[in-house]
Amino acid sequence: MLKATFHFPPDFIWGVSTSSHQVEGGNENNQWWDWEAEEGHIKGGDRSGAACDWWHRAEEDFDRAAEMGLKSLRLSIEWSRVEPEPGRFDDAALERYRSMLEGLRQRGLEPMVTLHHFTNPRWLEKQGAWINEGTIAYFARYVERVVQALGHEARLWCTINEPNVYASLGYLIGDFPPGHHDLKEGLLVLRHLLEGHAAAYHTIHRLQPTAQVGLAHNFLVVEPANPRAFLDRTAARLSDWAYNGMLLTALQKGLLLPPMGTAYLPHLRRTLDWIGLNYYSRIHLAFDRHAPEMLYTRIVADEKAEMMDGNYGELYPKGLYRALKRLARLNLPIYITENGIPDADDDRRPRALLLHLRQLWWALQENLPIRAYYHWTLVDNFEWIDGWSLRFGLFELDPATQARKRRPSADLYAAIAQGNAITPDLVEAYAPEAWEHLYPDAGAPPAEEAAL
Ligand code: IFM
Repeated sequence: MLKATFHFPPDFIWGVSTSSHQVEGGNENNQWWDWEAEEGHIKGGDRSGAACDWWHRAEEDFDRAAEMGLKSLRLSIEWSRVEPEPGRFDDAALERYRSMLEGLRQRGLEPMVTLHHFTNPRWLEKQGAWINEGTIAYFARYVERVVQALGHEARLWCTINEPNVYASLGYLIGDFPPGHHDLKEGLLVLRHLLEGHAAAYHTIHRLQPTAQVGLAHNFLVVEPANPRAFLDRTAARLSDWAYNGMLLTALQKGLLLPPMGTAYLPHLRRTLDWIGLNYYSRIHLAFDRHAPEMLYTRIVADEKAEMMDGNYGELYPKGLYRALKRLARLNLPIYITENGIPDADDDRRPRALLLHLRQLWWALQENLPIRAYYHWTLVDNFEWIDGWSLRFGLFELDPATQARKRRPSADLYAAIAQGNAITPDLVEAYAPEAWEHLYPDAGAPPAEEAAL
């Protein structure tokens, strides 16, 4: 069997990704802090607490990323720190972010700055946050202030992280704050987030014409539980549209289509310099006439699927290739802004990393315009409703002592980034069990499923 080396393009960017509330610690002034304090919301009653203490020691982890040979780090700005009260901006908080970004650049790490990653200032949440149209203007005002303060340290901006996750978990499923179960609300929130993105895009470009602005889309591969059943197929298609297609169409064409609405919003068009892909998993859906609030679907477990820790979902590397093919239809540079796996003992991450990167490599062979891959994440961090129970880090964290321990997959990722390639030696050393999946079909790209 030919055991080839898989090379990546010379200017390919290897990075890691994270978000403010998950790493900074002490973010007492946002809605998640309150949500965590209420019983029953977070697994094991966990709290973000001091998180990874980035507010005081982010630079120590920047050293780790730089030492691995990475070229970029994605982090987010915490709105509740920058604007703790409506219209009052905190210069000291902005200065801390400025020094973080400077610290990244000094270490050869280009910052990618996310402006909204799930958290809202408490004052905004109290008045309904993204359910209100007025939040779009508040967001643009905050973005303006951030870009004025930090624009000379960053040019790569991600306006909003995973609008579909924020809207569906907060307003449909109810796991995220404010814990509602209302499809109509969810769709309205989604629309406002998209408009917030557009407002941010125009604001950033007004202040910084050379900026590169995008949005991170969480792409879920959605398939029918029974591909032969018409109703399952239809239900899966509809959910795929509502979760993936509808949002991407709105951003590409400025068209709001049902169920989000019916409108042409020209200011939404051409508001992406790149599109971000957060990819983790796939689901299988069956038609369920008793679940109108879930677009008449229910999730059906696939017996054959390999599940990730804590029932996080199916480990499905090929979905990365499929997601990339889908996003390539937008004709924009693609940044893989997140991809990773919860795996506390690191016994699956090396294989998962290799298999996902192999799919990415296939996509690159087809000349898909993929510029970067950001692994989620550098150091174990606060995983929202799963608290500290899910560990996504290349480094293990003990939140009580703040001690970090390098996992083998950090070495593997560093070697790939430094060599800009996956070599047979690396496969042999870190995940020999991945051989058969990495090399079985060296001549043919993975078939693209008809459903997509
Ligand atoms: O931790 C999250 C992140 O905040 C958003 N995307 C998915 C990650 C893993 O669940």
